[in-house]
Amino acid sequence: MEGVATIEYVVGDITEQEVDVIVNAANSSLLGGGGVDGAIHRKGGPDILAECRALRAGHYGGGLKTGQAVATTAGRLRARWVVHTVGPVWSATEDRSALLADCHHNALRLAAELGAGSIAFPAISTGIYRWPVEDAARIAREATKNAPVDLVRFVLFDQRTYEAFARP
Ligand code: AR6
Repeated sequence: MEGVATIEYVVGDITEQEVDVIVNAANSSLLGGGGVDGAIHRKGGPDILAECRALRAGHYGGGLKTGQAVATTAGRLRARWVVHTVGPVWSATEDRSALLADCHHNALRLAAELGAGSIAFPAISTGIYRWPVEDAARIAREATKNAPVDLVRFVLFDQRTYEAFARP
């Protein structure tokens, strides 16, 4: 992927972002959950879940695989699309880093295909999926270099996560 994206790091709530694409740290069911996923569905309203259900009834009958990405409406959010991706659950015995990088690459590729100029990412896998924040930050930063959009904004929920991502 080639590009000269501006990369921003902010502390905040991803559901408040005014960007073309908001990335959801979803699970393979695509039918909602806690964390970012819960917040996106709560604030974005029922249209997002309706599209997710339609995806499950069609091409994604078996769910969305870890590392893959799919787009729906953003409902009532101030964005055009939500791109749902499934981060890997942290494992101390198996290196799943490539799957976490895939989440970022596939979300970016889909955003570019949609014609999006700006995209906001949460710290995928670092909550309920327990990935160590410093390591997730390193992978996410590396995977969004040369992104094919104008703006990549990492929206971090707390100061500690922000510092891990924004550290030079
Ligand atoms: N805005 C920005 N960041 C947030 C927000 C928010 N509104 N809410 C939480 N975070 P998580 P995961 C941070 O658990 O680890 C769901 O149940 C949070 O502090 O949302 O990929 C899904 O359905 C953490 O730093 O995602 C899956 O089952 C980061 O976002 C599972 O959780 C990611 O935390 C996915 O787990």
